[in-house]
Amino acid sequence: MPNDSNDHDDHGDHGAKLTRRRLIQAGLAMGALGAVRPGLLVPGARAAPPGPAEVLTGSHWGAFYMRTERGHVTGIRPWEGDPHPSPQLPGVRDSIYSPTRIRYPMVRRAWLEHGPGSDKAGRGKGDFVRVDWDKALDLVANELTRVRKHYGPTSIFGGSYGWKSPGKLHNCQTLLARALTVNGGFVSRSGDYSTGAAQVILPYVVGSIDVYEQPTVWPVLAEHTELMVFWAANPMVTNQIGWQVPDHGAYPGMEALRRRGVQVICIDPQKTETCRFFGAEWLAPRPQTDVAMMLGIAHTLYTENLHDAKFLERYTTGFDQFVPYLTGKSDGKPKDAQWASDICEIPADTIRALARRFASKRTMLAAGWSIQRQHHGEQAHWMLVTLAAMLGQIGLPGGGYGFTYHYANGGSPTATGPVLPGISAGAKPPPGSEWLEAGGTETIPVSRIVEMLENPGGAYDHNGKRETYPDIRLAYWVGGNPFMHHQDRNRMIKAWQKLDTFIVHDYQWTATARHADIVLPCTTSYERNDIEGIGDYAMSHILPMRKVVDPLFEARNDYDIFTAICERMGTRSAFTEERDEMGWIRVFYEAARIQARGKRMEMPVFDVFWNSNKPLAFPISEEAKGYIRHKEFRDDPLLNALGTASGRIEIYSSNIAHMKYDDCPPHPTWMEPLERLGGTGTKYPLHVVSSHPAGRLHSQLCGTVLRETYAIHGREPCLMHPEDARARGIVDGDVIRVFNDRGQMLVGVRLTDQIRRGAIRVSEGGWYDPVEPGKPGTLCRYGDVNNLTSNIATSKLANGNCGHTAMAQAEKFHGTPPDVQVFRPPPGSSA
Ligand code: PGD
Ligand code: PGD
Repeated sequence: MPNDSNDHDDHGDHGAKLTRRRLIQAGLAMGALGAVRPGLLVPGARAAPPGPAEVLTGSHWGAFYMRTERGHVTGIRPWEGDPHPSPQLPGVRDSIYSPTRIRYPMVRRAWLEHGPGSDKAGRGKGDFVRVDWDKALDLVANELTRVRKHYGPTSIFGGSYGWKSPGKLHNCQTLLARALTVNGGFVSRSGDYSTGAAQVILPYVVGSIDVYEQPTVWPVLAEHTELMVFWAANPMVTNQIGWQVPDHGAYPGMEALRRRGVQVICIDPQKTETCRFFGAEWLAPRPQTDVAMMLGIAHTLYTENLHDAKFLERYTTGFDQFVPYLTGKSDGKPKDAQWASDICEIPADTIRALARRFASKRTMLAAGWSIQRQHHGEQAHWMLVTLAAMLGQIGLPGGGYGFTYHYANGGSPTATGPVLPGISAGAKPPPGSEWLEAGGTETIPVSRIVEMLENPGGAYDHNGKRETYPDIRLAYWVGGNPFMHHQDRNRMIKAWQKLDTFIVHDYQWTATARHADIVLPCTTSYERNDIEGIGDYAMSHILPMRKVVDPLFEARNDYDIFTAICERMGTRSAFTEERDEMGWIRVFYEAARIQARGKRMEMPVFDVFWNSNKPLAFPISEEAKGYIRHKEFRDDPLLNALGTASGRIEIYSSNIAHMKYDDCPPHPTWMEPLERLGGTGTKYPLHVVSSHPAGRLHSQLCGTVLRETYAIHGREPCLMHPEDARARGIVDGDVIRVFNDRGQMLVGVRLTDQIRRGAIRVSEGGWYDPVEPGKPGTLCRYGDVNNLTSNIATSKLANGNCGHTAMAQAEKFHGTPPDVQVFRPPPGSSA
């Protein structure tokens, strides 16, 4: 999810991340197209008219119509232009009326009665008091003022991370940043949880973050690719979701590949939905050993002279420094197929055969991101690029590598529409905040929040710099669920006690909201007006997101909440720029309209667009349908040099060498992770795969009817191989306890041979439901997998999270398991 200029997140406007050259080319193509088809664009050319009282809107799951009767949403149906609607749509509707909705502003009793910092260990116990909005807003404004006055702007953490809802105005994280900026600054964060390691190392390797950029598009794959390798990627599941409103263009892309009978290999500890869709070969290495497996393939390529020496010579640098490591000349350990097999448990013959097959066919290496959400995760994507460089197919149609085939429908050809702007965090800071104007907001790497709370003033290394952690007193969270997304829940709960005050806006009683001191109820996307693009990469339409129903209970828009807080702090006008909701939406649309004119397209006037109840479509050029990643570089590596130090693909990085990090050497390297399946000295026997859930988006929709489709005894499901179960006396449908030294949780077990032995799968996103809230180590009743994961950073280079580094043990739970309670609102919060 790349950054769009107005989005305070690294997940953003992928299609906007066109290189300058592509923009120029796109512009030229548009000129030609515009000459043929000038004139007014017609909203929703492909859409059938909606039925009575059906309002078109959209969110992370796609564009859809919501049917209303007497002010109530009674139905949801996908927009006709969606080629593969998400099966999660019923949960989207239910999320509006879920019993987990936060109804009223609530304040933790101890905080309200005794002030900030009172009974910090009481957080999470659910002892809240309902207050009216005026009181709640006064409390927030006064507390922000107090903390800033006594401890300064670097004592306020506003780097609130998470999958807030789409919409160019109600982008709550940017709104929070904006509100904190106009009031004098705050501490923010860099990076994200999705690609924390890869997005930092890849600029050294290929000159851009790459993980959010457009790969070679699906139509080119369908025509040219002979062998498609999904390495730790499950695009059939994860493309359901977009950072903006998804176009779902990857699904027809995959269908075309299947129709053509392209060979597909899935390298994954689970036989995924993608593997089954393609009827693909399934290879299941030990988790966290992919770098060793890739090295084994590279060794075979090199020793059998199957590597493309000419490509390496012309387009890369540092292969000669990598070879002594590969052959073992530098450390006495050849990274041959047998060496790799001993680590990853894929037979050596299979590894050698893979090398030969990759080299003999037009091969696309399509990697997902779990393998970089692991200890030393930087190495995975670096080694994968190295492997692709050795194959010499980067920049050729259908070959090379791609890092977004599984994400937000990367590979959907990009339309030639405008980039829709949105609200910015950058309103001018008031006098007195010179530090902000001079240096910008202080940041920490996003997943180092617990270290930050544990070590105020402590030094840490990050990407070549020595930095210092700020001393935080107040954290403000909107649009994210850290009590789900962060690793090592128990350590985190303790660290959180550092805070005097924790403020949260959400529309549902997540574990994060339950651990707050002040909880403010916000609206869902369907209770407000907004505007958004369809297709993170496709950028195919602009979607009017019209309000479907009035806000439920006392919910308010984040925009209105921040406006009221700024009003109290004397900064209302700086925050709003004197615009209301519709005023902003018009501004964004008009800016897009001006851009479109520059491309010789005429968008309709705003009112026509807004009242049409249809998305506005943009054309896709033939050139976009033929896009090949790195083609320009291949055609002319001097004129189109990469953004690396050498302008080439760096297999050895002098910049990284200069950092002298013991956990990130200057060429791709296999390093033992903290713990792993088959690792010597690893205490627990089962690797915990915490892949992304098929039935929800992280923790979103976990509180809805969808849960009934996957929960086992009301708990998060855990996939386990029958042999692992037999060894523990576990049978299908049992409630089991999964535990390690970091934490413990109950889950319901599903036995299947679609997961390799020694690995279990519990998806991320299950709601944290502690038996004894606030007590570190307590049992989680529902199955929040981050009770088990490690808080360790990937390396000093990127400081990414390691959600996929966790070993544990499992046992049958005897007796009556405690009832799951997290889907009931805290006592007193409903009346
Ligand atoms: P979500 O459940 O999407 O999880 O972590 P993230 O925090 O993004 O939380 C979003 C929250 O925002 C929800 O509570 C939702 O209700 C709220 N929200 C939505 N819209 C609005 C709005 O308009 N206003 C306000 N105020 N709130 C809103 C996801 C993170 O988890 C990510 S991105 C990844 S990639 C990581 N993945 C893993 C993993 O693979 N394995 C493990 N073990 N852990 C992970 N954690 C990370
Ligand atoms: P994961 O599910 O974590 O997805 O994209 P990402 O690619 O990170 O992992 C993909 C596959 O890797 C899984 O099938 C898993 O079994 C496998 N895997 C895990 N560990 C290993 C390993 O060590 N080696 C190998 N070879 N394979 C491994 C996630 C992306 O999805 C992101 S970041 C976000 S924020 C979105 N989240 C969701 C979501 O929560 N729900 C849905 N339905 N869709 C999403 N799309 C996005």
